[in-house]
Amino acid sequence: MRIDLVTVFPDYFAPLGLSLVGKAIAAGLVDVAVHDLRRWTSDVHRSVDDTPFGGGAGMVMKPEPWGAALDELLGQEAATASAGALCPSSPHSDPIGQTGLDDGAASAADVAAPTSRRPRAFFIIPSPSGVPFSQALARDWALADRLIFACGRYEGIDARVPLHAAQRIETAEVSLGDYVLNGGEVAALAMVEAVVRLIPGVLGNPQSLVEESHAPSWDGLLEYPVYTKPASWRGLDVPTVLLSGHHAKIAQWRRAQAVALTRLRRPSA
Ligand code: 6GU
Repeated sequence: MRIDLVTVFPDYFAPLGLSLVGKAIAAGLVDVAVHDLRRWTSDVHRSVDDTPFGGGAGMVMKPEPWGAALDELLGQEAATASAGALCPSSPHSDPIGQTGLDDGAASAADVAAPTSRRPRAFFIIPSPSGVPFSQALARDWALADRLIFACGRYEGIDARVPLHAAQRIETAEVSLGDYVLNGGEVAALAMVEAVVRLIPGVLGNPQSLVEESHAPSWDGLLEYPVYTKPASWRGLDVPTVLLSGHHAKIAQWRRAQAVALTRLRRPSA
């Protein structure tokens, strides 16, 4: 999978070089490139925002740099063409990972994409007024060949950007939850992590995905509480059933805990 992140704060994405996502990049399971939106400005001030039509507080991100960014990232061909086919990264792109500068060389995504099906690509705009992000969306995106995140700042991106993008690529405005962040970067980081861990080969033990919260096979239940050694710690004991070695009873206890926890923390679910 190829992931492009367009932002005015490329440094926000340095953590993608760490941990599981960093390892997935190093292993060639995912190819991540971070791009500074200002590359696609043409004025001397490299401005990306302007005052809102209709008045009001704050600034709005201008459409032109986003349009130019998408043009370049998708290549010049439009809608039906190979949105998932990769154009070489620009020399200014700032890839994440242990591989150093992105020289535009063939990536794992180039060779991994089967030619028998149409590549799937998504243009994702993190926004507090987007549709709620969910494990179901993460699972869908994990099957894609390409994700392009447009991280806005200020009061948001000119509304014509998603309209125009939608003519060329599946486009979604997606929210992390009902609270406001200063920009889309932190939300994009969260979404990338949620997606990348679902790519086959990324998790050491794929069984980890089966009984976790929001797993499809777990009936929408939150995950049961987990414990490790020592069996007694600061006066708190691990539930004895977990020490019993009785697998059926343990499974039954865990299920009951998951149900109780879900009822407590998600009363409306
Ligand atoms: Cl996706 N973006 C911003 N700017 N704020 C948010 C959000 C996204 N999700 C919740 N708050």
